[in-house]
Amino acid sequence: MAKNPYTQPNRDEAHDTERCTDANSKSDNLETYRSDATGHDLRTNQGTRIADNHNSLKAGERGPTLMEDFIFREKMNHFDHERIPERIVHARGAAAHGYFQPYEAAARYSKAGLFQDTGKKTPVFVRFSTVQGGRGSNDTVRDVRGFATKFYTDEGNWDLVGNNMPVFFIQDAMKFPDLVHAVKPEPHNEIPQGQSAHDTFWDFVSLMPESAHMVLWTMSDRAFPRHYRYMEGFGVHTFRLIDRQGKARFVKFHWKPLAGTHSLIWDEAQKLWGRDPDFNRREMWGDIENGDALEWELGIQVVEEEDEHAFDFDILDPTKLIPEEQVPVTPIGKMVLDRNPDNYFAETEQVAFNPGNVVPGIDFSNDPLLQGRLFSYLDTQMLRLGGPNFHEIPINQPVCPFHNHQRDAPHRQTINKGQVSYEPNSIEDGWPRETPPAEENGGFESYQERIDAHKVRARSESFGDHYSQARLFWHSQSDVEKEHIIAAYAFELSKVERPWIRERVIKEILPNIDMELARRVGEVHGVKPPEHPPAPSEELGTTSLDASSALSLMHRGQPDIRYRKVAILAADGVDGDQVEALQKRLEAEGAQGLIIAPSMAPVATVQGGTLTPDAMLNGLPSVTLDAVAVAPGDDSVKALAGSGLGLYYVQEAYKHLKPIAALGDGANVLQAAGIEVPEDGVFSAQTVDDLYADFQEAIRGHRVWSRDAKANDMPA
Ligand code: HDE
Repeated sequence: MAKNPYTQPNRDEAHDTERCTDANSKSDNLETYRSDATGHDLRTNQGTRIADNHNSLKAGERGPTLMEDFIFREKMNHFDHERIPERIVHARGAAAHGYFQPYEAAARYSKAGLFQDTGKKTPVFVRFSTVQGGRGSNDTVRDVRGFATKFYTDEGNWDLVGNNMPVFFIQDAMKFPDLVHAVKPEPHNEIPQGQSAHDTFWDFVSLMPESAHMVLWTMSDRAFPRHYRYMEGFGVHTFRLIDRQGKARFVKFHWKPLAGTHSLIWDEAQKLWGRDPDFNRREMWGDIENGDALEWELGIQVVEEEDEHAFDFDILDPTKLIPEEQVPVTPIGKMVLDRNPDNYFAETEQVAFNPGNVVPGIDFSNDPLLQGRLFSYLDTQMLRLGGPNFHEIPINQPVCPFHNHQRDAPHRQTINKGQVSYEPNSIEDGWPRETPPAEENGGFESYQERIDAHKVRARSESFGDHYSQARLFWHSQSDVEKEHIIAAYAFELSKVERPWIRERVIKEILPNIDMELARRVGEVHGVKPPEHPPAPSEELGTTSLDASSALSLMHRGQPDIRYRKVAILAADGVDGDQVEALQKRLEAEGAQGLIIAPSMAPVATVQGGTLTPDAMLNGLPSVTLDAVAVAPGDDSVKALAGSGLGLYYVQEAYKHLKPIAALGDGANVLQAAGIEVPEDGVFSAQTVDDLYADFQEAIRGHRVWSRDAKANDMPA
C-alpha cells in the first residue's frame, strides 16, 4: 500500500538519513500530490460518485433548487473560494521547473551541499514576474522583472529572490511601502495598470535621488525582455558565502543567460500588450514544450571581508553594483529550466519565495534593504496563503525531511504522531534533536559578525552618493541605447500631468546624471535644465571607471540563431520548394521558419502541392517574431503586395529593425511597402542559398541597429 504522504516519517527513518539523490527527486517527491483524473470517476470531495453534473436538485423540473443538494452546494462553495489574494508586488508571473548543477569553483566558496559535487543536480523552480501590474496585466510592460529561484537542496530550501536589474530604487526597507504605493496604479482610480508613467511614481522618485540609478535601468530596454531566456538576473544585495573552514566572503549573485541578452523595442512592447498580452509566458511555455530549455550560468563576484571598504561606494548599499571590471564574475554553476508546471495555481501562484530561506554556507549581509526583506516575505505569505502552514503546500516543501515542534494552525496537513511537541523532552528521547554546526551536514549557524555600535535611526554617510553609478550606467550605453533611454524619459514624463513634477525630473535629477540627457528630455517638454548640475559635487560622487561594458545590453550577443522565429510570408501560388529550403536551413540551426499566410486555409504551391500555414498574418503579427522572409511566386507576391495586412507585416518588421529577406519576386512586396531593397538588414536574392549567409548573420545580431534613427519615425 502506498505510504500516506500526510504523515511524517518515523523518527528512525528521519533525521538526516533520508536524502534526495538526483534532480528528479523533487518531481518524485511531488508525485504523491499530483492528480491525474484520466480514467477516474467524477466524485465529490467526500468521495461520493456523482451521477449528474449538469442539473441541480429541484422541486420539480421548473421548481426552486433544494438546499438539500449537497453536490451543488459543495461545487459552488468551492468555486466561490477559488481566489487567494494576489501578491502585493510581482503579482503577474510565470514559472518553470529545472535543475542546477555546480561547477568546480562553487565548493571553494561555500560549504552548502548543493555546491559540493559537480555531478549533483539540485531541482529548482523559477518564477519570473513583473512588479507593478496585477495578476491579469500584460507581460511586456516597462517594468523590472522578478527572477526568483527556489533551490530544493538536500539541506533545505534556498531562495535566491532576485530581479533582472542589479540595483534597487531605495536604500532602506523603511521606504518600500512608499515606493510601492507610488508606483502601483493610483489609489483614486486604479490607473494606470502595469505602468510607471504616472504622477505618483515620478513625484516619489524625483524626491528620492537615491532612485536615480535604478530609474535609468528601468528607462532602458532591459525593462521589456524579448524572452526570459535573454534576461540577466541579479541577487542585488551583497550576501555572504561561508566555506568549509568557516571563512566568510561577500558575494553578489549573477544569472548570465547562455543565449545572450535581448530586449524588445518600446513600440513593439506596447503593441504586444494588445496582440499577445501573454507574450513572455507563452514563449517560455512553448519553448519548454518544444524541448528548447532555458539556460543560465550562476556567477558570483567575490569580495574578501578585508576588502569590504576597498570600493568608492558601500557594498551594503543596494543602489550600487560592483562593476565587473573591478570584480569579475566567477561562474559557479549552470541552471536549466526544462519542465513546465502541471498547474498554474498550485505551483506558480502558490509558490512562496523568501530571501530568508538559506542553508548552511549561505548568509546575509547588513544591507538594510535585505534586512527588511527578511521580515516581509514570511509576513506577506501568512495572509496570501492563509496562515503559517504554507510550507506544506507541495511546491513549497523542502525535499529533505523536516521535523520540529511547530503544530496546528489553519490548513495543517501533517499528522504529527506521538505525545511530544516540545523540547527538551525525555518521553521521545529528546527527538527531534538539534544538530551542532559542522563542516558538513551541520545545523545552520549565523555568521558571527562582530557588531559594536549605537542603536540609531540613521542612514550611513557612505550611502550618500546617488549619482556616480547612474552616470557610469549612462556612459556605458551604446548610442542607440542612449536614444532609447532619452525617448523613455520623454514618454514617461509626457504622461505626468503636474508640470512641477516633470520640471523637477528635468531640472533637478537628470542634470546630475548627464547634461545632454537632461537637455534632450527637456527639449521634448519645453523645459530648460540649468547650465550645471544642481547637486553639490560630494553628492555626485566619483567612480574610478568611466564606463563598464557589461552594463550595455548589447554586450552579450547571442552566439547563434537557436530559438529564433522567422516568419515566411506565403499565399496561394507560392514557390513551395523555396519555402521548404529556407525552413530546412533555419531548422538545421535550431531556429524556426513559420509559414504565415492570409488565412488558415492550406496554401497552394506552384509545384501543385500545399503548405499548412502556422498562422494568419494578423494571428502571429511580426511583433511576435524575430525576422521576416517573403517567399517568391507570382500569385503569392501579388496577393501579399495587394493586401494591407501583408504590407503592414513587413513595414512593422522594418520599423522594429528586424532582418528582412525577399526571395525572387518577393522583393516586389517590399517595394510595394516602401522598403528599399537592398538596405541595411534587407536582403534579396533568387534562391535561399544566395542570401542565407547574410540573412542568418543579421538574425544572429537580432536587430539592424543602423536603421534605428530612420525607422523610429515610421508610421507603422
Ligand atoms: Fe520583493 N517582495 N521586496 N524585492 N520581491 C515580494 O513577497 C519586499 C525587493 C522580489 O515570484 C513580496 O511573496 C520588500 C528587491 C521578487 O513570488 C513582498 C522589499 C528584490 C518577488 C516583497 C523588496 C525583490 C518579490 C510580495 C524592500 C530583488 C516575487 C509577494 C525591502 C532583489 C517573488 C511576496 C515571486 C515579492 C517585499 C525589495 C524581488 C511584499 C519589503 C530588492 C522577485 O514580501
